[in-house]
Amino acid sequence: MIRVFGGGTSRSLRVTWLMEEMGLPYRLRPVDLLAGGGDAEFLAVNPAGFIPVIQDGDVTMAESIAIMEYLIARYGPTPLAPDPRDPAFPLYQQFLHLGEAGLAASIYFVGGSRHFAPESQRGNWTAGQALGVFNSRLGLVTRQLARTPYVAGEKFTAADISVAYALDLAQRFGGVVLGEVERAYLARANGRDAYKRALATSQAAMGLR
Ligand SMILES: N[C@@H](CCC(=O)N[C@@H](CS)C(=O)NCC(=O)O)C(=O)O
Repeated sequence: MIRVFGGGTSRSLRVTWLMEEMGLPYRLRPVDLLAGGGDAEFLAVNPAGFIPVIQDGDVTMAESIAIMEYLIARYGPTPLAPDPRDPAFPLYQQFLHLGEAGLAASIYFVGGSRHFAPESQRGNWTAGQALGVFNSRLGLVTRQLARTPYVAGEKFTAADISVAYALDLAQRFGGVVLGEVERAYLARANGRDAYKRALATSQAAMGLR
């Protein structure tokens, strides 16, 4: 059984959401990043101390998008990932990565400075730059959603798991007010049963439900 280190609304939700969509069994091993102190077992698996991480037999991997690509390649095919010859593939690939590299990675630090920085540092230049990067990349999402219901086209894919997670993070943590198109998209993505199951499992693992 695949073991996922994570929990709550961390990026492990991308991984478990994908696994729920694909019907892959998993066991969530909660990691509380705010608890402080040492979680020796987790740090032995990922000395860099970030989540998610999976263990699948002999395989140990970090990075949510890389893990998703691994699971799709290893346990697919799945309609969540278009074939490379499918016209939807380039947009799929672009948004799969933009969801983390352009959106979540930027807004994560905006949220960090809003919630955790000393008062005098909250509006610092770097947080402003990160918000600018997030907003410019969000423009690509908004333009695409004016054309199609999902970021790679007519069908829901793993790229939507990547992007929807980032938009949710931006609302919850980054103080971003999304437009109507993005909010409707998020409601569509987060309305899926697989997302609801993943979220319930993830919250329960942290004792949040
Ligand atoms: N690019 C990584 C980012 C992982 C990341 O920053 N995860 C957060 C929780 S959502 C974390 O573990 N933060 C604590 C840290 O970086 O030390 C991914 O997509 O997995």
